[in-house]
Amino acid sequence: MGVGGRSLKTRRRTIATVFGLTAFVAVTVAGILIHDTYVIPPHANATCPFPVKAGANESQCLQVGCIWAPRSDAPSCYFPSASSHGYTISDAFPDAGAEGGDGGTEGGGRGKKDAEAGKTSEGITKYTLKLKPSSAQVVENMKETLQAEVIEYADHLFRIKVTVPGEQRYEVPVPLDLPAPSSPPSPLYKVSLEQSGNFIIKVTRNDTNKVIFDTSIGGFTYAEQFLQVSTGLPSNNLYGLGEHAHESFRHDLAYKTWPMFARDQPPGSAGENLYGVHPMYVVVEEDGSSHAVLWLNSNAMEAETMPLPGLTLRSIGGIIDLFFFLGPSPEQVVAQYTSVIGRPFLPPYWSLGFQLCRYGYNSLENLTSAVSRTRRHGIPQDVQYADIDHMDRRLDFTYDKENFAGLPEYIRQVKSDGLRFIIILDPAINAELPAGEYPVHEAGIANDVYITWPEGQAPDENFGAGDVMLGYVWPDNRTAFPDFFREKTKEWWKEQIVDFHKILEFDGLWIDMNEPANFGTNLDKPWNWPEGQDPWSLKCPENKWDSPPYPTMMIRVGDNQSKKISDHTICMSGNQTDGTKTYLHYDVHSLYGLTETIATYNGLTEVFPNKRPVVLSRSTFPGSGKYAVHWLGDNAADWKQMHMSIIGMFDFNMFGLPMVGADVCGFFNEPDLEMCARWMQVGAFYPFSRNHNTMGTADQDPGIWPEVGEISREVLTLRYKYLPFLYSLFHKSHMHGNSVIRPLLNEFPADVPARDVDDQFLWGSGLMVAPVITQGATSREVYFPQGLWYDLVYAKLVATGPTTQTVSAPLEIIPVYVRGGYILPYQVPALNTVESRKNPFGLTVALDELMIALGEIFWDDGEALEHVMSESYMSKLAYYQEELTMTVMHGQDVVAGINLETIDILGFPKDAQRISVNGADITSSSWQYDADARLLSIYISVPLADDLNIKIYYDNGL
Ligand code: MIG
Repeated sequence: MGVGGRSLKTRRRTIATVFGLTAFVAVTVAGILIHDTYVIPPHANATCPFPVKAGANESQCLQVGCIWAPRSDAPSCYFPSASSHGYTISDAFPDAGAEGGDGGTEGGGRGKKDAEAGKTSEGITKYTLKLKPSSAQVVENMKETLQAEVIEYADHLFRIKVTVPGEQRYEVPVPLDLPAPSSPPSPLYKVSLEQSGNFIIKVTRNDTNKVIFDTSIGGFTYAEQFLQVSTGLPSNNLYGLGEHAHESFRHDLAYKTWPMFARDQPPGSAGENLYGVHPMYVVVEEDGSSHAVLWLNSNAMEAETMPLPGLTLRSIGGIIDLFFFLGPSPEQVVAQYTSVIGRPFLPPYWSLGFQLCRYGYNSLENLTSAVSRTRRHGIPQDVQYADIDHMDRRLDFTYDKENFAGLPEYIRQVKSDGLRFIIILDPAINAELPAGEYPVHEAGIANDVYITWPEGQAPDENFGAGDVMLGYVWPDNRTAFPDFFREKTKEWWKEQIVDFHKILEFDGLWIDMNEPANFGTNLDKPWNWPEGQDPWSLKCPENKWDSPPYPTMMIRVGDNQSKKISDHTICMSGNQTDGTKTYLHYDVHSLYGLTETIATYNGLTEVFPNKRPVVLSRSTFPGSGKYAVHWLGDNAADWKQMHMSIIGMFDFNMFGLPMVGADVCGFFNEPDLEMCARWMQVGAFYPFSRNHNTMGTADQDPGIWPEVGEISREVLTLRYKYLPFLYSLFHKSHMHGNSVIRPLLNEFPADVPARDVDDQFLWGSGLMVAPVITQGATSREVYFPQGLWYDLVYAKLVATGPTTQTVSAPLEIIPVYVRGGYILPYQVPALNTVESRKNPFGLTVALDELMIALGEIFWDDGEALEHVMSESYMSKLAYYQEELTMTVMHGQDVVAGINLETIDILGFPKDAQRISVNGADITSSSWQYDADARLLSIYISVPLADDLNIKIYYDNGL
C-alpha cells in the first residue's frame, strides 16, 4: 500500500524540530495531505550550487530559478521544492488517493499500476518522467524526458535507475553480481515514485514504517553534465562516502561537501578527494536498523551533507543508478553490498604478517640494514618492499644495477628465511628513450597499449608519439599511460610481469600513482621537470569534458593548482577502449586503479599458478576489494592522522575492501619515539600492517629506537599469535561478505554511544582494540558495550558493559579486550608466518554471562587459490554447558602434524575436578586454575584435524 500521510507528518515534524519553525501549513483534504501546499523552509531544500565560479550571489541564484535565502552558517541558494523543480510522472495513478495519502505508486510489479506506467516485466517497473517547465534551469541541456525504472532483486535489494530515452549515456562497465530481477516475496521496503504527480522517490522500511529516502526536498536534476539527487535521511547517523580523510566516522551534517574523483592527493583536513572513489553511504536509523545506498557512477561526483538531516549527491556524467541495501543490521548491509560489488579476496596468510617499506632506501645496503635491525630486535616480519628508488631511472620492470646491485640474489636469499618481497610499479611508462633502451615501451607501442588523444586532436608537437597522450611523472622523460581496458594492454602488462619475475623474484606487486597521477598538468611545467629543458607540460584543451560546466568541489580543495578536473592527472578528453566501446577518460578516470588492479592480479596468477595474488593498490573503486589490498596513502607522522587511520579502516571495511591499513609511523615528516611506538601498537591491529615513510626523512623502522623495537616485538608477537583468528575473519569476509575491522556500532547498532566511537575498533565480533592515540597519555577512556570484556593479555575480566572506564596504558601497553561469548583461535607466534604456521595452536575461550562461547577457525595451506571458496577447511568451536567441542570440517592434508595444545578458558568460576578429552580423563597436571584471574588453562595435544570434545567437571553448586 501507499506510504500514506503518516510518514509525511513525521517528516514535517523533523523539519520543524531542526529549524525551530512553526509556520507549517498542512492542508488535509479528506485525509489527503496536499504536498504542494507545504511551506517548506528553503534551508530544508537541496543546495543549488550554481553558479559556482564566483560563489553565488542573489541575482545569480535567482537567475537560474533557485531560491535565495542567505544565512551565515549555511549556503544561501537552494532549489525550489519538488513541487516546482524536477519532473512529473507523465501518467496518472487512479488509486493514489484511495491509499490515503500522497499517491503511493508502487515499485515492484505488484499490481495497482497504471498500464501507462510502461512495460512492466517481472520485478521491473518503468515510468516516463517529464521535466517541469517551472524547474530551475541551473545548467544547460536539462533533460526533458527521462525513464525511471525500479528494479527489484531481493527482499533487501532494489535499484532505481534513471536514464534518458534514446540516448546512449555512459554506464559504469564494472560487472555486478546481481540476481535476476523478480518481485521479492516479502520485501523489507516499499518504494513510491510519485506524489501528486511529482516525481518524488520515497523509500519506506516496512517493519518500522520509517521513511529512509525521500527526495521531496527538491534537487532532482538531470542534465547532460549535471545530475543531482537529494534526500532526507532518517537519522543523523550517516557514514561512508569515500575516499576522504574523515576526522570523525559519523558524518558532520553541517553542509560539508565531499568531492569524489580519483586523485593523487595525500590525506589532509580540507575535505579533499583522495585516491579512490566509493559513492556509497550507510545510515544507522534511530532503532539501529541500517541501510546503504550506492550510486554506481564513475564520473566526478560530490556529496553534500545537510543538517535536515539530509544528503545531496551530484555527478557530472553517466546516469542515476541507485542501489538500496536494506540490511537491517550494519553487518548485513556490508554483506549485501559486497554480494553485489564482489566479495573481498582472501589474502594469502603471509600477507597478514608485518611489512616494512620506505621510499628512499636508495641502496640495497640501507634496505638490508632495516631488515637486519628488525631481526635483531626479534620483531616478526613477513614482507620487505622496494619502492621506486630501486628502479633504474624509475623505469618499471628494471632495477638499479649500481645502488641495488645484488638485489635478485638478496631476494632469493631472504626468501629461504621465510621473508617475502614486494616491489612497486607505476603506470606511467617512459616513452622517450632511444630505440633499444626500453623494450617495455617498445612492446607497448607495438601492441598499441596506451591512452590516446581523440582522433585528430593530438597536439601538433607530440614528440613522435603519434596520438598517444603524453605526460610527465617520475621517469626523466615524457611518459605514456597504459589503457588497462584494452585486452592487448592486459596481455602486455602480464608479459612484463612474467618476464621481470625471471629477474626479481617478487611475491606481490604494489601499484602506485594509479589515479592516474600526472605532474604539472595544465601548468607551465611539472615540479620535477629536468633543469635546462624547455618547459613543457601536458595541457588539456578547452572542451566540455576538460572544462565541464560544473567541475565539482574538487577544483576548490587541496592543491588543485590549475583549477581543473584534469589537474594532476591526464586530460578528460583522452580516449580509452575495451575494443568494442570507446570511453572518454572523463567517464572512466576513477576506474583506472581498478582496471590496473585486475590486470596486475591476472599477471600474478600467471607467475604463481593457483596461488592467491597480492596486489596493493592506491586507487580503488567498488569491486576493487575482490582483488586488492589498499593502504590509506601519504599520511603524515601526526597524532590526528593516527586517529584518522582507524576511521579509514572502518570506511574501507564498509566499501568491501577489508585488507587495509595506513603507513605506520606516518609517511611524511618524522615521528618521535613515542608516536612511532603508539603507531606500531595500533598498526599491529591493522589488517594490512606496514611501516612506510618518505624520501629524505630519517629511518623509522621499529628497530631504530630500542624502546620502539621492544614495544613492537611485544605487540607484533601478540598479532602473530592471533593471526589464525584474523585469517578466519578474512575467510568469513570472503565467503559471506562480513567486515573484518568493525566499528562498535556494527556489533551494537542500537547502542547510541557506540555510534560515535571511532577511536576503538573490533576484529570481527570478539576482540576490541582501544589504542592510545594521544600524545603523552598513559591512560585512556574505553567504552565497553553490553557484555563481559576480558583483558586479552592478562586474561582477566575487566568490565561488564555498557560502561566507560579509564584504563591504564603506559607506553608499552595497548589495551586489547576479548568479548565474552567468543573463542579466538591462536597459534604460538614466531618471527614470520612460515615459522609460526608450524607451531601448536591454542584457543582463547572467553565465557559470557551464560558460560557460552562460540568461534571458528579456517585453516588451509595459506595460499592456494582453490581453497578460496570452500567451507571445508572450517572448524566450528563451541563451549556450552561445560563442554567444549570442536567440529572439524576440513580435509586433513594441509593441517597434518599441527596440534591443538592449549585452551584458556576466561571467566571460569572454579577449579575443575575432572576433565575428559574425547571421552578419556586427563591427569590433573594437565590443567591449571588461576582463581584470581578465573582462568582455567588446559594442556592437551590433539591434532587440529580431528574432532574434539572436552568435558569439564567441577562443583557448580547444584
Ligand atoms: O609521489 O613511490 O603513495 O607510498 O612511497 C610519491 C614513492 C610516489 C607515492 C606513494 C608512496 C610511495 C611514493 N609514491
